[in-house]
Amino acid sequence: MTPAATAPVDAAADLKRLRAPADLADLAEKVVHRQRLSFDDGVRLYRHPDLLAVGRMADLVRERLHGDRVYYNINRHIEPTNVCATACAFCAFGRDAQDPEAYEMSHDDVYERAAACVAEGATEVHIVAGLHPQFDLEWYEEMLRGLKARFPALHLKCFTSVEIAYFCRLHKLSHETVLRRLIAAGLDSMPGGGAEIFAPEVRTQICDNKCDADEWLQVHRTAHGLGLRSNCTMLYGHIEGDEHRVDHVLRLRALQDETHGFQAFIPLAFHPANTRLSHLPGPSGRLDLRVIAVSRLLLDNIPHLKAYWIMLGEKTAQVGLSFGANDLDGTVVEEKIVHMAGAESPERLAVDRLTFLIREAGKTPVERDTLYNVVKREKARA
Ligand code: V47
Repeated sequence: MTPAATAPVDAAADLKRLRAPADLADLAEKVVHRQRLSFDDGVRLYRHPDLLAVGRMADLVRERLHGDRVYYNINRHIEPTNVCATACAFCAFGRDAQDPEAYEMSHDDVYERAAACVAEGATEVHIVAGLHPQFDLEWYEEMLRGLKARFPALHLKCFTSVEIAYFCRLHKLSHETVLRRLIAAGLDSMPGGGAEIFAPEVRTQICDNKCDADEWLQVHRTAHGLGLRSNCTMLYGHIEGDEHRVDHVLRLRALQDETHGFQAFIPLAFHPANTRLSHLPGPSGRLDLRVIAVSRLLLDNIPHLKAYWIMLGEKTAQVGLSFGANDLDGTVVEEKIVHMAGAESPERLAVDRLTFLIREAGKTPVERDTLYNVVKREKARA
């Protein structure tokens, strides 16, 4: 947490600013006095009709932590294959190996994309993929070594917990062995995907074939123990309810109390098109903002919260900066996972556009690297 998190409390001024309705007064007191919110508090915040009052509380917490700074980075996503064994109900990206739309990149394809993003000033590549038996631990070790040899300064943020758990099963190795090998090959940190919703009654319906909540969390626990930083996510707006979302973030909070290894939480807005859940409407704008705000309030120990414009769209992501979010993620460049599921956002945003959205929201844009160090450049590049 930043020093702002421990700044003296001016409770009277903060309470005045929150203008909480009478039936949220007890929660406003807790927020102002930095007391931890409970499961029941979280459910109440989801159900309270005054979304703006909930948003004001989250915005106070955001401001305490980050002032008017909003982070972004110059990054690129690379998804080496869409062949995937899991067939999750919410996913439009994964394909059977025989599917005409299945694709497999070579190491050179990955290097070519990485070279293009380095030329554009990227500090990070974010690499995740389907679970493909030929894209095994050795394939990825070679990919990481090849990337590090060519682009030593590029941060390699790769593999969800689900992929790590898959390599473990494929090779009959422990989480620790797989992670140590990947770190030795060049892995710098892990993204937060694959968390979906932890509660088994939801998880078994939307992604029965992938690792369960305990294993997802255990992989991050092990990674943090080995010195890796990681992110965490939650996929919302499908069949889950308020209690499932609260339970999910409280499990993340409990792990963070132990390890302090999570840097950012990213709520992922479900896109239903071309999935087995295409009959669902997907989240509303109000739910998008509510999830950002309630997550900010409950996750008192995870410093950053991303409004991921790829899934929210530019406009909701920008408004999210007044509901508790302090990071817009990055330029991204090529995104297949939600664009296959009907996302209408562009696949890339230029730095100028990201900084415009942040400034126009009344905040100061700050370019960061993956570990939230400030990046200083002569002149920002698009
Ligand atoms: O793991 C899949 C989700 C995730 C859909 O760590 C879907 O910095 C919505 O994890 N609708 C990948 N979501 C994205 C991700 C991520 C993105 C940006 C930053 C970081 C980070 C992580 O997207 C998947 C899954 O949870 N997803 N299908 C869909 N139809």
